[in-house]
Amino acid sequence: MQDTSYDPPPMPDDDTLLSLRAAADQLGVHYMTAYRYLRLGTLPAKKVKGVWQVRMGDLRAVAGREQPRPGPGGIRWGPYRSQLRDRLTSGDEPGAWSVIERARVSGASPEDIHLQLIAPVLRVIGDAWNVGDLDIAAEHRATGVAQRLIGRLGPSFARRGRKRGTVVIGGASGDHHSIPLAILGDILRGRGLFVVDLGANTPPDSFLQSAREHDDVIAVAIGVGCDQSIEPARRAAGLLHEQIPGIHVFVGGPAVTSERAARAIGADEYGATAVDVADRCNELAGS
Ligand code: B12
Repeated sequence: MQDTSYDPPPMPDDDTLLSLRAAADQLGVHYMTAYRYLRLGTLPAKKVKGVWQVRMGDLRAVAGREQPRPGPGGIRWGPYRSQLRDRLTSGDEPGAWSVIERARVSGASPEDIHLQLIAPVLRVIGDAWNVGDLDIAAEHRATGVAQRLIGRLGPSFARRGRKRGTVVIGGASGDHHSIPLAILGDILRGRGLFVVDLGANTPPDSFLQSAREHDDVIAVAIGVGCDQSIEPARRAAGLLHEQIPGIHVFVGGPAVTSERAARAIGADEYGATAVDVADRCNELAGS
């Protein structure tokens, strides 16, 4: 009778050395991700004759810690947020970037970094400034660093392939809050939409001109960062509706906190979060 018993190959012991590529395969991640783990010290490795080598035991320890990418709730955001707040307010850009890299290593997507880390930290910083716990210089320093971090994350939202349609976004005339728009733009791009970001302080005419320049415009989104921008936003929404019948206008941003407020400004729809705007634009593109 044929012997069907099977001896599994011996498990490599903890001291077996693997190349970085083999370690990446074992972890189920891209080579560059494994290299990032290495640079951040998450994955111990040493160079032998110019080639990175990883001990099997160290790989097992990392694999035990690395879960499949968790949702936003799967990550303990608190420590990352407080570290980022401290680094932003002290103007420490490399330190702030390393907080982002560590969050990425623990499974956060670029979208999570925007929505679960950078945006909440900016809100906390704004509140601290508002109640006098943070001086204006620290708030501006934090803003400058945050802008550069967002810029560095931008390319990770690029998607190949045909876009579902164009969304024109911009801040109301006189409004300086470009960061919420940059975050909104990235989320929309990451979800397959083409974005024309007019940035902060956009004259009503420029919204109109941009909406006319593209024949696949799904919507125009007008950002309102502070109460002073409500009237200019109303003018922009009014002009768009008057000149382009059927145009869909979203209004949102830090100073618009309800559907009612957005509609009072002349919006067809409120964009409470960037994800809401992206989901609705994709629905509108399909309809
Ligand atoms: C950074 C910042 C600034 C920077 C802006 C730099 C820049 N390049 O963007 C500077 C220092 C210039 C600034 C200036 C001022 N600011 Co300011 N600022 C902030 C701060 C701290 C962060 C803003 C931010 O980026 N938030 C992060 C975004 C991503 O968070 P979010 O709003 O939750 O975004 C989500 C949604 O709103 C939505 N969304 C975002 N944008 C849009 C746009 C559209 C169209 C849609 C549909 C949806 C949408 O998607 C996002 C993600 O889900 C906020 C605090 C805060 N609570 O946000 C104050 C804040 C917005 N500022 C405020 C104020 C008062 C001012 C000033 C008037 C202060 C002054 N006296 O000079 C000036 C205004 C100058 C002007 N004319 O615009 C107030 C506004 C309050 C109000 N209701 O009026 C805030 C809320 C601070 C506070 N707690 O009081 N500010």
